[in-house]
Amino acid sequence: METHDPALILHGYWRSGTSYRTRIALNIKGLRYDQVSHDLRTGAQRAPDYLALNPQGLVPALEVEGHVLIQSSAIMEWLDERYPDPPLLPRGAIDRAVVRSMAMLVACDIHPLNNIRVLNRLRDDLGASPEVVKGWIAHWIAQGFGALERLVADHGGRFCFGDALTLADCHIVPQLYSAERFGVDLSDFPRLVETVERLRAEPPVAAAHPDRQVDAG
Ligand SMILES: N[C@@H](CCC(=O)N[C@@H](CS)C(=O)NCC(=O)O)C(=O)O
Repeated sequence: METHDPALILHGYWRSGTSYRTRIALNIKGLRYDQVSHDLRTGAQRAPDYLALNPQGLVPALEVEGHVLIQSSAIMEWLDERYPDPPLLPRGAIDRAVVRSMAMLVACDIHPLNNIRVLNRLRDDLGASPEVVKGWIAHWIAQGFGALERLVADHGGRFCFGDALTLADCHIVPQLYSAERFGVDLSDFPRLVETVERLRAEPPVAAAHPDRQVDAG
């Protein structure tokens, strides 16, 4: 694997799905990076120092070349433009759109509905019980995974799209990890589960696993 040595600092958190996505992409590119952990359990993402970097108060953020990039999908697109080899997107325009649609299905239509701030609002401001919150999480994951199951069946090979690692894999692996953490029933999504199992054995994906990060615990 090719290695570069730019000064990259990833602000994230071991169990954050969006940080996990970004770590997978950085690892696929063979990039070395430093990590700064912001403990989401204590609200460290809203500390003034971090808000100065990312006004959204969310992880990840990537410091690079005197800039701060936010939004994991934008960070990964930047990585792909700046370090094109190996690519995170296939060559053809239609194929690229398919991969992006799989990634966006996770990034836009599953993950945001189950983010900590959304779940806290349901619990704390709207009085939802733990069971209702659990059902909410499972609902949005199952709805998105139902569509992904078909997309992966139609377009997948060894991985979610064909036989090379793509932006779709970067998004889907962490979302499945999160589904497992929340105890979501995955029996309706065998192709997705099997594909993620295969992906987990790939070194760049394996090295990005939350349990393998220094701040895990
Ligand atoms: N769309 C953003 C979402 C970032 C995001 O929601 N990050 C979560 C962790 S996975 C977070 O910082 N949550 C803290 C909170 O909700 O307060 C991205 O992809 O970067």
